[in-house]
Amino acid sequence: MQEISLQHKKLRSWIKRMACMCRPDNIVLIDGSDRQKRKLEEEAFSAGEIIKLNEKKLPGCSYHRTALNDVARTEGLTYICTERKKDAGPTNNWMRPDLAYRKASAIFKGSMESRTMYIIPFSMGPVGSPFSKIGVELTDSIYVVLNMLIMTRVGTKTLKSLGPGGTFTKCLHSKADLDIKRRLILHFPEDNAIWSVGSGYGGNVLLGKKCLSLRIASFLAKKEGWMAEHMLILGIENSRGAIRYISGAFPSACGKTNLSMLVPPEALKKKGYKVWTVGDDIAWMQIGKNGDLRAINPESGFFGVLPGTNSKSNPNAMATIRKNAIYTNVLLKPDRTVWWEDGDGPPPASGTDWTGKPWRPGLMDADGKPVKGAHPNSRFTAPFSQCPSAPSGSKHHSGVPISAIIFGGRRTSLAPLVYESLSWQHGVYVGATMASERTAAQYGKQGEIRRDPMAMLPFCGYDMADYFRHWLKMGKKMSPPPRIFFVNWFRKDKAGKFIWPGFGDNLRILNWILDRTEGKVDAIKTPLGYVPRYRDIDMAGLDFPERKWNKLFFVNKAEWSEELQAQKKFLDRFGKGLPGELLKEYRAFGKRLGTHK
Ligand code: GTP
Ligand code: SPV
Ligand code: MN
Repeated sequence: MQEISLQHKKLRSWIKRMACMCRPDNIVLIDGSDRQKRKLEEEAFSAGEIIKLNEKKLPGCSYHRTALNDVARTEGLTYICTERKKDAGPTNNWMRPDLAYRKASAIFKGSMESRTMYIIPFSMGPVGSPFSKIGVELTDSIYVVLNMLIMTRVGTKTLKSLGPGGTFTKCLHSKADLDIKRRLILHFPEDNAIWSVGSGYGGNVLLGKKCLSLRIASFLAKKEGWMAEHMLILGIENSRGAIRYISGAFPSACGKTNLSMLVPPEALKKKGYKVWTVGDDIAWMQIGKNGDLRAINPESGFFGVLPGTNSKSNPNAMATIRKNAIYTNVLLKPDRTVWWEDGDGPPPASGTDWTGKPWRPGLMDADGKPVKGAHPNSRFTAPFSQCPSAPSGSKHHSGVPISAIIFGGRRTSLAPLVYESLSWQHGVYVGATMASERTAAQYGKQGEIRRDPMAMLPFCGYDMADYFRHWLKMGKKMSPPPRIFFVNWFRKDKAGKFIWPGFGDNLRILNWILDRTEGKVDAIKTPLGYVPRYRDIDMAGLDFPERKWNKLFFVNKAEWSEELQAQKKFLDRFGKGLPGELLKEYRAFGKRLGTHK
């Protein structure tokens, strides 16, 4: 075993202990250099772990297939391991830390035999920023190394900033045998540690992402007085050059990446509007000196959904993934380029699907259902800096000021296109009770409604009742707190078609949201909150008559009264721990609907 010289004593002894357990043949420190990256790519190409794509058409790009049963986060195998069950709360899977370590050790034991263990020192957030946190991931997967090199700030600079005694999150990962029965994603917030074994899928193994930046970070954020959220961040620049920022939480595969990369419709572009992409998945937010809320994106890359991504729906994403991208679980074409459903261009006459089988358009499975070329949760990994709408120059070391927070979900009926909450406290209620239809990013029945508070249900590292309390407390510390809105781009008509065009046209709604925060427009008060007057929405270049608009805002009281009961049932899961403020909001909402005395 190669001796690695590291100044940090605790880091050194932890690596030694983990190596003793996993028994790799070799240990390699990842330094972040291009030379090392290229060497690792070559190794992975010759081992067949990844495939080099057409250098002419997709320079620097590679292709990877996961195991068939390893295509999305496995929430059922994801645990929060705290000494007391109570601290994980009623919505998390919980395991006692000693038992969790014991169970996982049995799988990790010898799992890296005849493999190399890579040491990845990474920073979430710009190296040295007051927002940033450092982690070190040990992994036996080159795919993980190559993804981490894009998604986080990896290497010598990070290690230097950690110094000889700095704090870091201990992240251990092994593919082991990729057996779903021997797969565990374990979080030890009290030890600042993550153990992931038996998977090779993004959210389970790129430990800087959901595991550190949300589950561990949310725990730290509560302790240290900041917020770690499943949110996109975008900036809207107006014709005077002023930029205002919005952050937004939508559940997985509900449009964060798309909204963060929004391209203004032609008519609004002409009026001087520009959109800046700051983050597409995670926001770390602190209260600034002036009492404002400031946010950074701790990641340095995108890990985005491919199906549905095309030059019309998301040209910025398409431009971002033209080079130096990793494509996972899409269709491989004979010319070593890639294709996915609802991407650009017609399907190729033939190809190899995400499972590695020959594919052609119109192929049916045994049940007569069309076989997809790409998995619905197939994804790209690409550097943030390649996004045309990414702000250049400024690295946002001290965060951007947030003017408004939006929550959103996928609701075919019920929820209106947009509404503004009545207060921070009411906004927290709206976030805490939000629900969405299940998508391919999670295992489980697609389309089923599930409550997903602040889009954090699978990502909160502690009791969500305390998380709601933390939100309420943070609001009181801001002067004033950003206003909270709710959006639903996904309402459908009777024929099952989306009523609102969405995508670029969502800017019309974001502009109304900003106008509201500046007190520029009045609104209509409804039992849900404030909704826009049709005349206050800039419809330039869009034929969207008021009659259709009104369909997006129709509030069915009977349906809402059912929704209210479902919300209460969900909140009841938290028992006595639930902040009284939320019960107050529940009662007030019932009164406004007229269904509650
Ligand atoms: P994660 O990466 O899983 O967290 O997902 P995400 O929230 O970033 O979702 P993403 O932007 O990748 O969008 C997921 C799906 O929603 C894609 O199929 C999009 O085409 C679709 N979508 C995004 N925005 C809109 C919209 O405004 N209207 C409609 N109808 N669909 C949208
Ligand atoms: C999500 O599921 O919310 C994602 C993809 O962003 S993953 O990184 O796999 O969690
Ligand atoms: Mn996400």
